[in-house]
Amino acid sequence: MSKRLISIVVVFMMAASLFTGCLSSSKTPEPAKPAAQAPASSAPAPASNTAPTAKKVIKISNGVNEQHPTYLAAKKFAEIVNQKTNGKFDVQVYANAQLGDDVKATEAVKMGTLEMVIPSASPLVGIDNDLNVLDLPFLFPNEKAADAVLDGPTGTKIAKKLEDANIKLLAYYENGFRNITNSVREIKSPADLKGLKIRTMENSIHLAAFKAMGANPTPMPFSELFTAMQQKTIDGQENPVPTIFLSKFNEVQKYCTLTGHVYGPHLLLINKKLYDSLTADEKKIFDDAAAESKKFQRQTNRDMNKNYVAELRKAGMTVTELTQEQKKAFQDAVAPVYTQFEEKIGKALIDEVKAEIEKNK
Ligand code: TK8
Repeated sequence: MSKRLISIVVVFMMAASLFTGCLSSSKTPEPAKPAAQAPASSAPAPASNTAPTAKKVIKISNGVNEQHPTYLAAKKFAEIVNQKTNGKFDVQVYANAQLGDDVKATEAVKMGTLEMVIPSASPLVGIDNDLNVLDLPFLFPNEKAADAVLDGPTGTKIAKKLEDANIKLLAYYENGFRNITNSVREIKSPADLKGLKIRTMENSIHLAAFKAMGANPTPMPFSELFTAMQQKTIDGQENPVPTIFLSKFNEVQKYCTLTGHVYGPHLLLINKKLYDSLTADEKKIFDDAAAESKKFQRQTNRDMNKNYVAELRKAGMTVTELTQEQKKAFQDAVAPVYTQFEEKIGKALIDEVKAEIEKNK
C-alpha cells in the first residue's frame, strides 16, 4: 500500500470512530439488530465426532462507512448466510474501501481474488456498457420507477452483461438520488456552477453532464474525496443525502442543493464462478439473503434520505431545495447529453427503460 493510501485509510478510520461516538447522542435511527439476536437456528449443531471442516471465507468489500445502509445491509446478508449455512461460510464485511475502491475491488471479484463487492454502477461501465443507461441525468422521476426498472426484466438484462466478466449480481441495493455540495456558494442554477471544480465518479456521462451544467468536473475514487475537499483541491462533489451526512461531508462543504440529478444503485456482486459452485440449497440461501437485505437496505436508505436533510441543516449546512422551474433549468442544461450518448448506450435500451418508467412512475 502506498503511504498516501495508508494515510487516507487512517483518516477514514479515525473519522469513522469519531463519528460512532457522535451517533450515539444523535437521533440517528438505530441500526437493525444483527440476525444473531433473531431466534436461534433450529438446525442441529454438527456432530462432534466429525472433523471440523475449514470455513469458506467470503469477503464483501464496500466503499462507504459502517453507518451506511449498504454496509448495514451487507452485515445482514452476512449474518443470514453464516447462520443458515450452519457455519460452512464465514461472510465478512469490510467498509471504507479497505479492500479497494469500487473499480479495483470489482476487478478483484472478476479475477476471483475477492469474493464479493458492493460498488456503484457508474464506475463499472467499462465492464458492462448497459449500466450507462442508468447514468442519464434526470432519467428516474422517483424511487418507485427505479425499483420497477431494476427489479424487472430490464434490470436483469442490464446485469446479465456482468456475467460475461465472471460477475453475478445478487441484488440492486440503493445509493439514491445524487445532490450537489460545495464549499464556495449556494447553487440555484447551472450558472452558479460555473468554474466550480466538482468531483464526479469515474463515468463519462457524469463528466459530460457536469460540463454541460458549466462545472469543471474531475473524476476520482470515493475514498480520496473527503481529503480532496478538506484540502480544497476540489470545490464540491455530488452524492445522496445519506452518504453526505454519514461521511460528514458537511464538515468540509457549506452548501448542498437537492438536484437529484442521477439515481444510482449499489450493486451486490459475487464472483460468478464461486456462485456457480454453490449447491442449489446454498444458492437459494444466498439469493434469499440478498433479497431480504435489499428490502432492509432500501427502507433504511429512504428513511435516512428523508431524515438527514434536517440533520445536515442542524449541522450548519445550507440545504437548498429547487422549485420545479429551477430544476428544469438543470434538466435543460443536460439535455444534449442524451443525444451525445445515445449511440453508445443504444436507443433501444434507452427507450425500453423510458417505457418501463412511464408504466411505473
Ligand atoms: C462508495 C461509492 C459511493 C459513490 C461515489 O464506494 O463514489 O460517489 O456514491 O457510494 O460507490
